[in-house]
Amino acid sequence: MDDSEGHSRRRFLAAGLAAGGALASAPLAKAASGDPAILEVQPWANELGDGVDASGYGLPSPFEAKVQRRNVPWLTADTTTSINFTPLHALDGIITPNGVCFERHHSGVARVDPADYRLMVHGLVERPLVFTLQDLMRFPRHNKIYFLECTANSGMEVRSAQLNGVQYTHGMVHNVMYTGVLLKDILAEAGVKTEGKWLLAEGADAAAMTRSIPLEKVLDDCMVAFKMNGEALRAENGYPARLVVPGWEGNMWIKWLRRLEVGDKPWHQREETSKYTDLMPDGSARRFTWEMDAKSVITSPSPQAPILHGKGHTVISGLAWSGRGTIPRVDVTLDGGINWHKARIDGPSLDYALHRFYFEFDWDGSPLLLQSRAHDSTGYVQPTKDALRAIRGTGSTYHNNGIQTWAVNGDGEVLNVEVS
Ligand SMILES: Nc1nc2c(c(=O)[nH]1)N[C@H]1C(S)=C(S)[C@@H](COP(=O)(O)O)O[C@H]1N2
Ligand SMILES: [Mo]
Repeated sequence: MDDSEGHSRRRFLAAGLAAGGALASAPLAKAASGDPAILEVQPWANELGDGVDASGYGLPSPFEAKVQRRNVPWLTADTTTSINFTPLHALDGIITPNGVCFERHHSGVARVDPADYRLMVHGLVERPLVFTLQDLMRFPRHNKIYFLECTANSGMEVRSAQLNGVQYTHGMVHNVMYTGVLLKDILAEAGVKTEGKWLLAEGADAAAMTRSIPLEKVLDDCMVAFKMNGEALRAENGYPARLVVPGWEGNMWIKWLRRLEVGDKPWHQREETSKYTDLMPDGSARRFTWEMDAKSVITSPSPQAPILHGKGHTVISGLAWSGRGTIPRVDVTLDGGINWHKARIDGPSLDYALHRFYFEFDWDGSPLLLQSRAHDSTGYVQPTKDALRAIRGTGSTYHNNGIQTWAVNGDGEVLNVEVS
């Protein structure tokens, strides 16, 4: 149901909540009386402030020190081959700051000296070539904002609601502006032979992360990136150069990229056979499930970001994305999917990038079941977790893009739950 339909709108209002874009009639702030925080001179106004940043590289305000990448101890026993998650509950807009982009490493962070960095291009090419970083930077540069989502994002939630925080349920995604060069231009330099149909990309880390990518995608929009959000890639994100495979599984975005081989068929490496294939209920496995399906989640309120202001005007904020294009529409429900309302998308709407949505409403303090549902530019609509399970079972934890539910109680506390 949609709130453009009078019927569901009436039912919704009958439940005692006024939804929609208009501001609530109650004022958003207190009258200015008796509050020492405004009436008295505060310490920071009484003395000279700190000098300029002595470290030479700035950090967030100390009051934001809790906004950190965090891991799930029972998921990753050691921190070397670990995952740590983006604190989505504390962020807004669409860009993920470099210092809190989630990390996923199969053999830890490789420390590659840019002076010794090399990228080899070989296989079915006219001229096998080796590029230094300086060589790569002489190709025309492009700036593109893309999300990167790990295929296993929300994987722990496939069987049931598990983790109390959007950071842990959905934090294997980040969205940055990459500066880099097109693989199309690099391969043109080497000259792809007509039999060339696939590209193998390999990392320089001890895992030598390796994936086969169809040449059609490679020549369409894949990049070798050396900057994220304007500065050099962080070591943990593939410094000095990584592959960018817009909209496709995070594991294909090879970090510390060292080798590109052109071939006429896929290589069937470990990371595309025993890993990153999707086990179906009949025992068969889907492979090459490259595109990330449309997905959305409410980032605030969420278990780590409860409603602190009590009832009245309340802002819901969330993210939506699709590996097949843009997100023209997001719906939000406050009652577990009985009534749906159109959210407001704010900020850029770019292919294969995070979109930010908001829904403002007047909360009467009664319990809520919050969900969001993304529609992508192909017309695909984000499914429920039950709908996914009906088709896929629970044997595979990859590609869980099911609708997330947050239960808000009368105190504004939020829990990860499921409704069926
Ligand atoms: N060389 C190399 N590339 C890699 C990996 C790796 O372990 N080694 N992990 C992959 C996986 S599974 C994901 S989800 C992304 C994570 O990228 P990030 O650490 O920049 O978030 O990198 C991919 N590229
Ligand atoms: Mo991943």
